Amino acid sequence: MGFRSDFLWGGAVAAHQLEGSWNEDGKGISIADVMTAGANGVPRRITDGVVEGENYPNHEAIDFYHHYKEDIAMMAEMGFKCFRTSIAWTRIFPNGDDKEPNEAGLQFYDNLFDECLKYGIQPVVTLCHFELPYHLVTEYGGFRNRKCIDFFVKFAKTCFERYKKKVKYWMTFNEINNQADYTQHNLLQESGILLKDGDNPEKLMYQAAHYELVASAMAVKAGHVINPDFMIGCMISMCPVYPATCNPEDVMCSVGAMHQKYWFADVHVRGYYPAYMEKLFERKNYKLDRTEEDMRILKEGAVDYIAFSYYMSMAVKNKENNAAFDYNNNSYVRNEYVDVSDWGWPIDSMGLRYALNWFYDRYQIPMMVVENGLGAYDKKMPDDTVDDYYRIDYLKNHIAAMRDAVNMDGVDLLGYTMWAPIDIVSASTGEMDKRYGFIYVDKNNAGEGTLKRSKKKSFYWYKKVIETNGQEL
Ligand code: BGP
Repeated sequence: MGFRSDFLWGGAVAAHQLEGSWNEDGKGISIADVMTAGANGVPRRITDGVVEGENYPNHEAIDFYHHYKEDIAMMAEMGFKCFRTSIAWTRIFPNGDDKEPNEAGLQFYDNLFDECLKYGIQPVVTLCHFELPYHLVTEYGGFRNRKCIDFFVKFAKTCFERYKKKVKYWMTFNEINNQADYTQHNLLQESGILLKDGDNPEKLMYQAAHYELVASAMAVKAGHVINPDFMIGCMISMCPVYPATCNPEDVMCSVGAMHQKYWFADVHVRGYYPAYMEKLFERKNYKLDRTEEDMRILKEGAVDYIAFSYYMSMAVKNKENNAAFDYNNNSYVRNEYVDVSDWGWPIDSMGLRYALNWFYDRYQIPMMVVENGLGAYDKKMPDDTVDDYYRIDYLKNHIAAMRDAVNMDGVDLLGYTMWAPIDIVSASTGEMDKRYGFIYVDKNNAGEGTLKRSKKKSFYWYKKVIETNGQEL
């Protein structure tokens, strides 16, 4: 009973949130480089290119680019079996449409992966984690343009070829389904789209997501030719949507909300569009550019496993006069049965077991929980430690729920990479003070600090969890 003996315990980060060195060694500007620092409840702004005098937290981040040896050594000390990070697209193809890759960028990831492998830590790699080259946004309109499929596939193949002996587990687009709400922030992060007057953001999102799904399928297929042992997955942001009550209307409404958020996974895993999406396109009269060739590619490039992030669950209520239970006509409500974090994110450990069951009932393929964690305000003590019992509590409960899903429900789980083993820049707000790490980094929201690393109480706790393969929590 328990987790498999080769269970992949580790932690997850994304290049733009920790590397810094935004313009070093030939790196180009990515979309993360034009996003300013926001704050708790204050969204980040997107600037027109890099503007002098603005505060861009990703430009330096925690300078992992120069500290990676020290940081990987600390992860090794915790006993990590794997380390999930992304390859910054703009280190490899600075503009996205370059003819040749940038050797200095490729070399950086060789060095990083070698450093991991030295300690027996497997790199687990995301190809595109909110890091599109900014040039693709300004010149091509991001994934509103079919041409981006080829740019992505070229980038993916370059990485597969270069690291085929060092990396086995890959994922294509991080949280591809975040854009289901088609807000400007998420459309830029996922698809490199800046909205213009006259755009229909919803239709645009469906078109861009289609191109990304095709690009992902092409990458999966190409990757299997390069190394048949590769495991290439999708990456889904999973926030299960519960009905707010057992009123059948709310229950049906939650089915609709789940369709809206998770059709992406249906296409990734099954290789075709679910009937409810075809009906939706029909109803809305959305004639998307989806060719027969695309449909064949989707089938041939179904993913090998499902990677997903889990932070929270949600609850939904049907709105009056929504007899058709149509999307975007429902109301998300506070679930009184669960607490929320300082950033208002519901804390629901049982929801992780629910999510694992939901995926496994639907698809029966292996899964990996590649993000899960608590963003919190930490207080450093005079002796340089942090007593982050709240983080231990959060992770303990979630790992216990995951263990139940394995032991009692029999889901096929490959690994768990909590987010994020070291404090990094928050993706949604650009803050440093929204901390997730076992390792504290001395830097604040204003960008001040020594960047010194120190161990929190949770560092020793997680070491024990890994040592006992999740038996001792
Ligand atoms: C996910 C992203 C990550 C990450 C995490 C926590 O959506 O994949 O990049 O940052 O959420 O979110 P935040 O940093 O906004 O707290």
